[in-house]
Amino acid sequence: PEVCVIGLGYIGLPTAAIIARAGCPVHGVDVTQNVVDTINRGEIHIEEVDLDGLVQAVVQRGLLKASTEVAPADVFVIAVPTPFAKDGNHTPDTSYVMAAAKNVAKVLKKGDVVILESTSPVGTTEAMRDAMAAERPDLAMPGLTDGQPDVSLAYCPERVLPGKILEELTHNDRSIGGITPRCARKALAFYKRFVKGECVTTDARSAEMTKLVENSFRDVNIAFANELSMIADKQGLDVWEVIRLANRHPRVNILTPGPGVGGHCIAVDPWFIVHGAPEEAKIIRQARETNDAKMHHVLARAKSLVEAHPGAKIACLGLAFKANIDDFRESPARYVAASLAREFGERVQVVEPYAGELPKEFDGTGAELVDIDTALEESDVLITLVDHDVFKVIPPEERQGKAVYDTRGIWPDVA
Ligand code: SAJ
Repeated sequence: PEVCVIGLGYIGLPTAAIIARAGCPVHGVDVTQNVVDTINRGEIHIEEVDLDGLVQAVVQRGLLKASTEVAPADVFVIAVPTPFAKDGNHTPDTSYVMAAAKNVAKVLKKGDVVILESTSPVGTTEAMRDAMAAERPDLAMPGLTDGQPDVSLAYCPERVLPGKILEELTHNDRSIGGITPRCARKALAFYKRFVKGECVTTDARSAEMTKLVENSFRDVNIAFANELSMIADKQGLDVWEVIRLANRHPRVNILTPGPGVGGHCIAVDPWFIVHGAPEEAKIIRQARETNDAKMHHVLARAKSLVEAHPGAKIACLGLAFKANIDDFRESPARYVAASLAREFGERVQVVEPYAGELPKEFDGTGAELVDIDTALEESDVLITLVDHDVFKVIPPEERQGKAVYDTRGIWPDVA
């Protein structure tokens, strides 16, 4: 089939490339002209392991072309952002999904399959169907007709880990939620072309909730670890030691405390559940608040450590939102380091091997980006904010005599 992928970001572009690799001609759509031009040159605008080579190959073979306009196809895959509305209440903004659905509806023909992949509140796929029905009264939509619908519509969330996207796109199991069972089967047949993991069919609402639940599960578990770390700080305990010991229990598996939860999924998706059921989603809401509070707790502790060492140079290790990636969006490490830079200016050194320069908010603070050796030579206070492998291997003798706040527990000799 010919495939049209709408939204060429962190999910859409790798997905488009993998579908093209499976031999289907793909028309990619993005609102940003620069993104479209970059892809048409066989280049990429995001960082992801092995994606550059794959995109170059499928563009060269003529299997992937990009433009700013939705074009007719047999299968449409929508992977546009679902951010928060700007109301300050964590309300999901599905306007990009709805706009994409309307654009798809304009070119839709009998037999087409439309798939939503964007993380979305429960009910979004049905709302999309209604918007498409309004745009195209000539087509019988699934769930709105007694006879056979003219098109199929399904919700199939991605669940890939940044840094392992291509591998996980192919090998992870997928939930495929049809508006009707027939819709699910149509979408299943499509995913079978390029997914090696198991594809499990369900209804659209269950698939929507499943995606939100996966990330909320992780958020709640990280919140548990972060809460423990704050309790341990209060009681003068070594949280890493406590977790190591507790995890020897065969049915206990506590995650790792850190400076808060970053990224664009785990810190966002739980709010979609809270928004849909504010009275019931108590633990889920609390987990979000706890993980946000952890960031401020870390900043306060870091500040008092710095204040206890007047005049000393401070090295903040890491800016990324998690280990071994160059993604700095929604990163608690970046927030903590920038806050320290604003407060302590040129006393602050930042080490981030994945960054070529400091982000804008560091401008004018006097803080500088240095390599790890310079930081180890010049700084007397070390604050680890990201558990990059390059930091983990720094031996105790190179840190001797320095004050250390290890927010990620990367150095077992430091309490
Ligand atoms: N973190 C901790 N302690 C831990 C684990 C993570 O503090 O023990 C922090 C990380 O440092 C990071 C944040 O949590 O700041 C999130 O990192 P992550 O590795 O848990 O997840 P993401 O955001 O990279 O990707 C998640 C994944 N979801 C789950 O594992 C349930 C991924 O499979 C999803 O596809 C992705 O969200 C998404 O796009 O929704």
